[in-house]
Parts: sequence; C-alpha cells; structure tokens
Amino acid sequence: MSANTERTFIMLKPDAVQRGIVGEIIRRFEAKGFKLVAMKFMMASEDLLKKHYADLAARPFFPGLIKYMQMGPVVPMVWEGLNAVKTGRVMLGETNPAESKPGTIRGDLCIQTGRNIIHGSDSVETAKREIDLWFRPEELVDYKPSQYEWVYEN
Ligand code: IDP
Ligand code: MG
Repeated sequence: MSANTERTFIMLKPDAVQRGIVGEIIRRFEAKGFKLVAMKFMMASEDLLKKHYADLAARPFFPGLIKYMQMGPVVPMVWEGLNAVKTGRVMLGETNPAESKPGTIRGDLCIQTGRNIIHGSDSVETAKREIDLWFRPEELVDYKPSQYEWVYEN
C-alpha cells in the first residue's frame, strides 16, 4: 500500500445518528478529500463493543460506554487517504469536546465526553485491528475516485 492508501476506522456513535448529524460529519470527510471505502448502518452487539473497547475495560466509565454505544444504531466506516489516521484524529478533536478546538467535529458538534458522537482510530495498527473487527475483507470496496488527480499531486 502506498502512503495515499492508509486507512482509518471511523464510527458515528448513536448520538450522531439520533441528532441527525450523520450527513454533516460524513460531509467533512468527503470535503477533505478522503475516500470512502466501506460503510454500514447497524446496531452494535455488546460482544463486538467489548472487543472494540477492550483496552478500556478496567476504566470506571466502561459499563456506561458500552451501554451508550448500544442506545441506537451506529455508522462504522473506513476512510482512506494520505495520513488518514492522524489527520482523522485532528478532524475529530480531543476526546473531551470542551477541549476540542472550533473547526473540529467534536469542537463544533458536541459538549460532553460521554456523548462525543464519533470514534476514530488512534494509530495505524489500531486502525487495522478495528477494520478487521467491524468489516469482512469483501466489504472494503475497491474503486478509483474521479477526483483523485485533483486531490493528490502525485
Ligand atoms: P477517543 O474516543 O478520543 O479515542 P478514548 O480515551 O479511547 O477516547 O475513549 C473512548 C471513548 O470512551 C471516548 O470517545 C468516550 O466516548 C468514552 N470516554 C472516555 N473517557 C470518558 C470519561 O471520562 N467519561 C465518559 N466517557 C468516556
Ligand atoms: Mg480511543
């Protein structure tokens, strides 16, 4: 894979769906120039969420987090592009929306850490693990966006 094909796992949480801001958030990734590779709309099982957040299992907020993530449907996605993981995190803002700058997704669209509307992988390794957890290989779609030459110089 070339640098332009780095992939990140982004998931819109149940509050993003319920608040009707799914389109607004997806718009930002599209407008940036990232390529949508996979997307689902689903209820996440407790088992899947516990695997996804396994590294946080000992934290006091863990039971509340698992409950929150099952309150409604989520939108797991894979986005591809140059530095997609790092830039994706910059676009999200900080974990706590109150510490997130204006212009970021969390800085613009939410208020509390426990309702922070979106997940994004924190490293390339984590992204690989998360993509494998949420998607089967055949669900990742291979195509060339028509705008490619207008987004990348080379
Ligand atoms: P991240 O989503 O910015 O990567 P993590 O530390 O990986 O942040 O935490 C995962 C998720 O757990 C957060 O996005 C948030 O939904 C929830 N969370 C983290 N810390 C707290 C907290 O102190 N109270 C409530 N929920 C929290
Ligand atoms: Mg995290």
